Amino acid sequence: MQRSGESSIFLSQTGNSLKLTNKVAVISGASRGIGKALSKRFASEGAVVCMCARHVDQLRTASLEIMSSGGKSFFEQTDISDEGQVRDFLALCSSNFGPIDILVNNAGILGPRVPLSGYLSQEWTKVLSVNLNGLFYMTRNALPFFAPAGGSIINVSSSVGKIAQPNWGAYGVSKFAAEGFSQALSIELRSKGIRVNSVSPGAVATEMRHQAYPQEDQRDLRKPEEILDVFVYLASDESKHVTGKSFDAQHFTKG
Ligand code: NJP
Repeated sequence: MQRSGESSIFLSQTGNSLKLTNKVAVISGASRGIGKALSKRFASEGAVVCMCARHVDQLRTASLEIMSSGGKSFFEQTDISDEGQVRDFLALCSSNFGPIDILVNNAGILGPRVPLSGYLSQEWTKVLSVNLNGLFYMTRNALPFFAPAGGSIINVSSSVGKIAQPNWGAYGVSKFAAEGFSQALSIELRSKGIRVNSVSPGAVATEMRHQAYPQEDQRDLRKPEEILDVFVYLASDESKHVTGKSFDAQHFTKG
Protein backbone atom coordinates (compact mmCIF):
# COMPACT_ATOMS: atom_id res chain seq x y z
CA MET A 1 0.00 0.00 0.00
CA GLN A 2 1.25 3.51 -0.85
CA ARG A 3 1.42 5.87 2.08
CA SER A 4 -0.60 9.04 1.71
CA GLY A 5 1.98 11.16 3.50
CA GLU A 6 -0.90 12.58 5.47
CA SER A 7 -0.78 13.05 9.18
CA SER A 8 -3.00 15.09 11.41
CA ILE A 9 -3.09 16.41 14.90
CA PHE A 10 -6.37 17.01 16.64
CA LEU A 11 -6.12 18.69 19.98
CA SER A 12 -8.63 19.74 22.58
CA GLN A 13 -8.79 19.87 26.34
CA THR A 14 -9.60 16.99 28.68
CA GLY A 15 -10.15 16.87 32.42
CA ASN A 16 -7.29 16.43 34.87
CA SER A 17 -8.47 13.81 37.37
CA LEU A 18 -8.13 10.86 35.04
CA LYS A 19 -5.88 7.79 35.14
CA LEU A 20 -3.66 8.73 32.18
CA THR A 21 -3.60 12.52 32.35
CA ASN A 22 -0.77 14.03 30.28
CA LYS A 23 0.66 10.65 29.35
CA VAL A 24 1.71 10.10 25.74
CA ALA A 25 0.48 6.74 24.46
CA VAL A 26 1.46 5.11 21.17
CA ILE A 27 -0.96 2.46 19.88
CA SER A 28 -0.42 0.32 16.78
CA GLY A 29 -3.38 -1.11 14.88
CA ALA A 30 -5.66 1.73 15.96
CA SER A 31 -7.81 1.91 12.83
CA ARG A 32 -10.43 -0.58 14.04
CA GLY A 33 -11.20 -3.31 16.56
CA ILE A 34 -9.41 -3.43 19.90
CA GLY A 35 -6.81 -0.80 18.96
CA LYS A 36 -9.43 1.79 18.03
CA ALA A 37 -11.48 1.15 21.17
CA LEU A 38 -8.31 1.34 23.24
CA SER A 39 -7.28 4.63 21.64
CA LYS A 40 -10.65 6.15 22.49
CA ARG A 41 -10.52 4.83 26.05
CA PHE A 42 -6.97 6.06 26.68
CA ALA A 43 -7.92 9.49 25.31
CA SER A 44 -10.95 9.55 27.60
CA GLU A 45 -8.56 8.87 30.50
CA GLY A 46 -6.54 11.95 29.57
CA ALA A 47 -3.74 10.51 27.43
CA VAL A 48 -2.53 12.03 24.17
CA VAL A 49 -2.93 9.09 21.81
CA CYS A 50 -0.61 8.56 18.82
CA MET A 51 -2.23 6.04 16.50
CA CYS A 52 -0.93 4.11 13.51
CA ALA A 53 -2.25 1.56 11.02
CA ARG A 54 -2.33 1.21 7.23
CA HIS A 55 -5.88 2.50 6.58
CA VAL A 56 -5.63 6.26 6.94
CA ASP A 57 -9.38 6.93 6.46
CA GLN A 58 -10.19 4.73 9.43
CA LEU A 59 -7.48 6.41 11.50
CA ARG A 60 -8.93 9.80 10.62
CA THR A 61 -12.39 8.63 11.74
CA ALA A 62 -10.95 7.37 15.03
CA SER A 63 -9.16 10.66 15.55
CA LEU A 64 -12.31 12.69 14.85
CA GLU A 65 -14.27 10.55 17.30
CA ILE A 66 -11.63 11.18 19.96
CA MET A 67 -11.64 14.91 19.28
CA SER A 68 -15.45 15.09 19.40
CA SER A 69 -15.27 13.58 22.90
CA GLY A 70 -12.73 16.17 24.01
CA GLY A 71 -9.64 14.00 23.64
CA LYS A 72 -6.26 14.53 22.01
CA SER A 73 -4.83 12.38 19.25
CA PHE A 74 -2.41 12.13 16.39
CA PHE A 75 -2.30 9.62 13.57
CA GLU A 76 0.04 8.56 10.83
CA GLN A 77 -0.43 5.93 8.14
CA THR A 78 2.20 3.34 9.01
CA ASP A 79 2.86 -0.25 8.04
CA ILE A 80 4.62 -1.68 11.08
CA SER A 81 6.37 -4.32 8.98
CA ASP A 82 8.36 -1.46 7.38
CA GLU A 83 10.98 -0.24 9.86
CA GLY A 84 11.50 3.06 8.03
CA GLN A 85 7.80 3.92 8.35
CA VAL A 86 7.88 2.92 12.03
CA ARG A 87 10.88 5.19 12.66
CA ASP A 88 9.18 8.14 10.93
CA PHE A 89 5.95 7.63 12.87
CA LEU A 90 7.65 7.44 16.26
CA ALA A 91 9.83 10.47 15.54
CA LEU A 92 6.69 12.44 14.66
CA CYS A 93 4.94 11.30 17.85
CA SER A 94 7.86 12.43 19.96
CA SER A 95 8.50 15.70 18.13
CA ASN A 96 4.83 16.66 18.48
CA PHE A 97 4.21 15.55 22.04
CA GLY A 98 7.52 14.85 23.78
CA PRO A 99 8.61 11.65 25.50
CA ILE A 100 6.54 8.49 25.15
CA ASP A 101 5.05 7.03 28.35
CA ILE A 102 3.04 4.10 26.97
CA LEU A 103 3.45 1.78 23.98
CA VAL A 104 0.73 -0.71 23.09
CA ASN A 105 1.83 -3.20 20.44
CA ASN A 106 -1.64 -4.19 19.30
CA ALA A 107 -1.47 -4.45 15.49
CA GLY A 108 -1.61 -7.92 14.06
CA ILE A 109 -2.86 -10.12 11.23
CA LEU A 110 -4.30 -13.61 11.36
CA GLY A 111 -3.07 -15.43 8.27
CA PRO A 112 -4.53 -18.74 7.08
CA ARG A 113 -6.10 -21.21 9.56
CA VAL A 114 -4.38 -24.31 8.15
CA PRO A 115 -1.93 -26.90 9.56
CA LEU A 116 1.72 -25.93 9.68
CA SER A 117 2.53 -28.74 7.23
CA GLY A 118 0.43 -27.00 4.56
CA TYR A 119 1.34 -23.43 5.43
CA LEU A 120 2.68 -21.46 2.48
CA SER A 121 6.09 -19.86 2.95
CA GLN A 122 4.93 -16.46 1.69
CA GLU A 123 2.03 -16.48 4.19
CA TRP A 124 4.43 -17.44 6.98
CA THR A 125 6.72 -14.55 6.10
CA LYS A 126 3.81 -12.10 5.83
CA VAL A 127 2.34 -12.94 9.24
CA LEU A 128 5.69 -12.91 11.02
CA SER A 129 6.71 -9.66 9.30
CA VAL A 130 3.76 -7.91 10.96
CA ASN A 131 3.19 -9.80 14.21
CA LEU A 132 6.85 -10.35 15.12
CA ASN A 133 9.07 -8.01 13.10
CA GLY A 134 6.52 -5.22 13.57
CA LEU A 135 6.48 -5.80 17.31
CA PHE A 136 10.27 -5.59 17.36
CA TYR A 137 10.47 -2.51 15.09
CA MET A 138 7.90 -0.60 17.13
CA THR A 139 9.52 -1.46 20.44
CA ARG A 140 13.15 -1.05 19.40
CA ASN A 141 12.51 2.34 17.81
CA ALA A 142 10.20 3.63 20.55
CA LEU A 143 12.65 2.95 23.38
CA PRO A 144 14.94 5.97 22.70
CA PHE A 145 11.87 8.20 22.95
CA PHE A 146 10.67 6.87 26.29
CA ALA A 147 10.36 9.30 29.17
CA PRO A 148 13.41 9.35 31.50
CA ALA A 149 11.16 8.29 34.38
CA GLY A 150 10.25 5.10 32.51
CA GLY A 151 6.93 3.90 31.21
CA SER A 152 4.81 0.95 30.19
CA ILE A 153 4.88 -1.39 27.20
CA ILE A 154 1.86 -3.62 26.64
CA ASN A 155 2.09 -6.37 24.05
CA VAL A 156 -1.17 -7.85 22.79
CA SER A 157 -0.86 -11.60 22.79
CA SER A 158 -3.37 -14.45 22.54
CA SER A 159 -4.46 -17.60 24.31
CA VAL A 160 -3.00 -19.53 21.33
CA GLY A 161 0.36 -17.96 22.20
CA LYS A 162 0.28 -19.60 25.65
CA ILE A 163 -1.12 -23.05 24.96
CA ALA A 164 -0.58 -24.32 21.43
CA GLN A 165 -3.64 -25.13 19.33
CA PRO A 166 -3.74 -26.71 15.87
CA ASN A 167 -4.32 -24.71 12.68
CA TRP A 168 -3.21 -21.30 13.93
CA GLY A 169 0.00 -21.43 11.90
CA ALA A 170 2.35 -18.47 12.01
CA TYR A 171 -0.18 -16.50 14.05
CA GLY A 172 0.08 -18.86 17.04
CA VAL A 173 3.85 -19.02 16.72
CA SER A 174 4.06 -15.21 16.56
CA LYS A 175 2.03 -14.90 19.77
CA PHE A 176 4.31 -17.39 21.58
CA ALA A 177 7.16 -15.20 20.38
CA ALA A 178 5.38 -12.09 21.68
CA GLU A 179 5.14 -13.70 25.13
CA GLY A 180 8.86 -14.56 25.10
CA PHE A 181 9.76 -11.11 23.80
CA SER A 182 7.76 -9.53 26.62
CA GLN A 183 9.43 -11.66 29.29
CA ALA A 184 12.98 -10.99 28.08
CA LEU A 185 12.35 -7.29 27.56
CA SER A 186 10.78 -6.89 30.98
CA ILE A 187 14.00 -8.13 32.59
CA GLU A 188 16.25 -6.02 30.37
CA LEU A 189 14.27 -2.83 31.00
CA ARG A 190 13.58 -3.24 34.71
CA SER A 191 16.48 -1.00 35.71
CA LYS A 192 15.23 1.74 33.36
CA GLY A 193 11.80 1.79 34.97
CA ILE A 194 10.08 0.59 31.79
CA ARG A 195 7.53 -2.10 32.54
CA VAL A 196 6.63 -4.75 29.97
CA ASN A 197 3.53 -6.91 30.21
CA SER A 198 1.38 -8.87 27.79
CA VAL A 199 -2.40 -9.06 27.49
CA SER A 200 -4.46 -11.80 25.89
CA PRO A 201 -7.80 -10.25 24.89
CA GLY A 202 -9.85 -13.49 24.74
CA ALA A 203 -12.67 -13.76 22.22
CA VAL A 204 -13.62 -10.23 21.14
CA ALA A 205 -16.01 -9.15 18.37
CA THR A 206 -13.66 -7.76 15.71
CA GLU A 207 -12.81 -8.31 12.04
CA MET A 208 -9.95 -10.62 12.97
CA ARG A 209 -12.17 -12.78 15.15
CA HIS A 210 -14.74 -12.96 12.33
CA GLN A 211 -11.98 -14.02 9.94
CA ALA A 212 -10.96 -16.78 12.38
CA TYR A 213 -14.54 -17.92 13.14
CA PRO A 214 -16.74 -16.87 10.19
CA GLN A 215 -19.75 -18.94 11.36
CA GLU A 216 -19.85 -17.36 14.81
CA ASP A 217 -22.52 -14.87 15.89
CA GLN A 218 -20.44 -11.94 17.16
CA ARG A 219 -23.36 -10.71 19.27
CA ASP A 220 -22.42 -13.49 21.72
CA LEU A 221 -18.91 -12.05 22.21
CA ARG A 222 -17.53 -9.22 24.29
CA LYS A 223 -17.13 -5.95 22.43
CA PRO A 224 -13.66 -4.35 22.30
CA GLU A 225 -14.85 -1.61 24.69
CA GLU A 226 -15.61 -4.26 27.33
CA ILE A 227 -12.09 -5.67 27.76
CA LEU A 228 -10.04 -2.53 28.25
CA ASP A 229 -9.72 -2.14 32.03
CA VAL A 230 -6.53 -4.20 32.14
CA PHE A 231 -4.91 -1.94 29.55
CA VAL A 232 -5.76 1.21 31.54
CA TYR A 233 -4.41 -0.46 34.67
CA LEU A 234 -1.11 -1.48 33.01
CA ALA A 235 -0.71 1.94 31.38
CA SER A 236 -1.34 3.85 34.59
CA ASP A 237 0.83 4.45 37.64
CA GLU A 238 -1.48 2.14 39.57
CA SER A 239 0.56 -0.79 38.20
CA LYS A 240 3.97 0.83 38.65
CA HIS A 241 5.48 -2.32 40.21
CA VAL A 242 3.96 -4.77 37.72
CA THR A 243 6.27 -6.10 35.02
CA GLY A 244 6.97 -9.36 33.22
CA LYS A 245 3.42 -10.58 33.68
CA SER A 246 0.86 -12.00 31.29
CA PHE A 247 -2.78 -10.95 31.72
CA ASP A 248 -6.08 -12.31 30.50
CA ALA A 249 -8.29 -9.31 29.67
CA GLN A 250 -11.55 -11.14 30.32
CA HIS A 251 -10.49 -12.46 33.75
CA PHE A 252 -8.58 -9.44 34.92
CA THR A 253 -7.65 -8.95 38.54
CA LYS A 254 -5.12 -6.36 39.63
CA GLY A 255 -1.69 -7.94 40.20
O1 NJP B 1 -8.08 -7.25 14.96
P1 NJP B 1 -8.50 -6.31 13.75
P2 NJP B 1 -8.31 -7.17 16.55
N1 NJP B 1 0.79 -2.22 10.10
O2 NJP B 1 -8.20 -7.11 12.55
C1 NJP B 1 -3.77 -3.26 12.15
C2 NJP B 1 -5.20 -9.76 19.15
N2 NJP B 1 -6.25 -10.72 19.52
O3 NJP B 1 -8.69 -5.82 16.99
O4 NJP B 1 -3.41 -1.65 8.95
C3 NJP B 1 0.03 -1.48 10.92
O5 NJP B 1 -9.86 -5.76 13.94
C4 NJP B 1 -5.09 -3.07 11.42
O6 NJP B 1 -5.12 -1.84 10.71
P3 NJP B 1 -4.89 -1.67 9.11
C5 NJP B 1 -4.76 -9.76 17.71
O7 NJP B 1 -3.85 -10.78 17.44
C6 NJP B 1 -7.53 -10.53 19.15
O8 NJP B 1 -9.12 -8.34 16.92
O9 NJP B 1 -5.53 -0.34 8.86
N3 NJP B 1 -1.16 -1.89 11.40
C7 NJP B 1 -6.07 -3.00 12.57
O10 NJP B 1 -6.13 -1.70 13.08
C8 NJP B 1 -4.16 -8.39 17.58
O11 NJP B 1 -2.82 -8.41 18.01
C9 NJP B 1 -8.51 -11.46 19.55
O12 NJP B 1 -5.56 -2.82 8.42
C10 NJP B 1 -1.59 -3.11 11.01
C11 NJP B 1 -5.44 -3.94 13.60
O13 NJP B 1 -4.07 -4.12 13.23
C12 NJP B 1 -4.99 -7.54 18.52
O14 NJP B 1 -5.67 -8.45 19.38
C13 NJP B 1 -8.16 -12.58 20.29
C14 NJP B 1 -0.86 -3.92 10.15
C15 NJP B 1 -6.13 -5.29 13.61
O15 NJP B 1 -7.48 -5.10 13.89
C16 NJP B 1 -6.03 -6.68 17.83
O16 NJP B 1 -6.82 -7.51 17.01
C17 NJP B 1 -6.81 -12.75 20.62
C18 NJP B 1 0.38 -3.43 9.69
N4 NJP B 1 1.15 -4.13 8.85
C19 NJP B 1 -5.86 -11.82 20.25
N5 NJP B 1 -1.55 -5.06 9.95
C20 NJP B 1 -9.95 -11.29 19.20
N6 NJP B 1 -10.33 -10.22 18.53
O17 NJP B 1 -10.77 -12.15 19.55
C21 NJP B 1 -2.68 -4.95 10.65
O18 NJP B 1 -6.49 -13.87 21.32
N7 NJP B 1 -2.73 -3.78 11.30
